[in-house]
Amino acid sequence: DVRERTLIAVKPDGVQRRLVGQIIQRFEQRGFKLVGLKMLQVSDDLLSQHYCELRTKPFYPRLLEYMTSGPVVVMVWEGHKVVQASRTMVGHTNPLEAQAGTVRGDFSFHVSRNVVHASDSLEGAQREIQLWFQKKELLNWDCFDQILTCE
Ligand code: DAT
Ligand code: MG
Repeated sequence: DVRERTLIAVKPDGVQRRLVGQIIQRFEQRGFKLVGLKMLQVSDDLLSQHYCELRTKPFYPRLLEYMTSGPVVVMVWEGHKVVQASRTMVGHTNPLEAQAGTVRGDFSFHVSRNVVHASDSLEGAQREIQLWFQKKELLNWDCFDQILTCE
């Protein structure tokens, strides 16, 4: 499905460290299509919905504190198998286990400062995109690059 979409967010540490451009570059370079992008200061309410599955975890309060400590840049990327591909590009949740060449493997060393978020499944991506973006904020634009239109 070339219309598959996923949600990628540069977390506050990534914004602070000026990594936004390099992260966007990796997705563009791979051939995925950017269909939504914005910067925002996240509310506790949005985050508690985003991370609802983690609310019983001991690290959850610190996770909320970190994620609201500054602006995030959130994006929707589109393309064939983009959910799976972007998880691979982002790397293991714990940067110490993330391969070199992944965003986390190249730019971070601690699980509580792992630079970027990527949806972990098709269903998760759909849920998160709806949570973070209004329909009108996502653009369907024509792409004339062949690699993006092959199944
Ligand atoms: P991912 O972000 O790879 O999808 P996740 O959904 O399991 O990982 O967790 C969401 C975020 O919560 C993760 O990016 C960083 C934080 N986190 C996860 N496990 C943690 C831990 N053991 N200690 C501190 N923070 C953790
Ligand atoms: Mg996750």
